[in-house]
Amino acid sequence: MSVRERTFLMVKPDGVKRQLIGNVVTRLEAKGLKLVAMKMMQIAPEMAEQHYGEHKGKPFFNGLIEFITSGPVVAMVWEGDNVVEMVRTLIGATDPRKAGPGTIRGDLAVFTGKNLVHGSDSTESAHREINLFFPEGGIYEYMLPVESSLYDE
Ligand code: DAT
Ligand code: MG
Repeated sequence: MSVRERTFLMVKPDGVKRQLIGNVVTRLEAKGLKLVAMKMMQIAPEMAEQHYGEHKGKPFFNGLIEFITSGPVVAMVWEGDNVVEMVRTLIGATDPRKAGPGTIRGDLAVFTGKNLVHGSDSTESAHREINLFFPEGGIYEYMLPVESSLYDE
């Protein structure tokens, strides 16, 4: 089967410290998405500024860089049909107070500055972020036995 769309998802330092890595992974696995890469790492400031480049100059930028580099994160690549949009839906709104129930941020977070997870906002962002976080590759291709039960093919 061909490789479906890919997206980048990261459990931020607050999610690691709150022991919610498994909770996040379980939600995406249960949905039927495929985990194809995962690593724990601490992001260097230069890399954080690159990752969040679109927010440079905004009032929250410095705090965001400080926060995202403050401890280990778990970087992942997930695969599936329309996975970029689907993961954004599963994550919920940027402000956890506005994120719907059933979403990761809606269920588990209360503050924009500590909203647990990052997910790519477009296929272009996904491509850029996957290359930034996994320059060495290490993205796996394998079949899920359930794929024939998940998709119409
Ligand atoms: P998202 O993470 O939902 O894609 P974003 O790209 O607009 O949201 O912002 C990136 C992160 O920056 C976000 O997850 C939390 C932080 N952030 C955004 N807006 C903020 C604000 N007004 N105050 C504080 N932090 C903010
Ligand atoms: Mg964003």
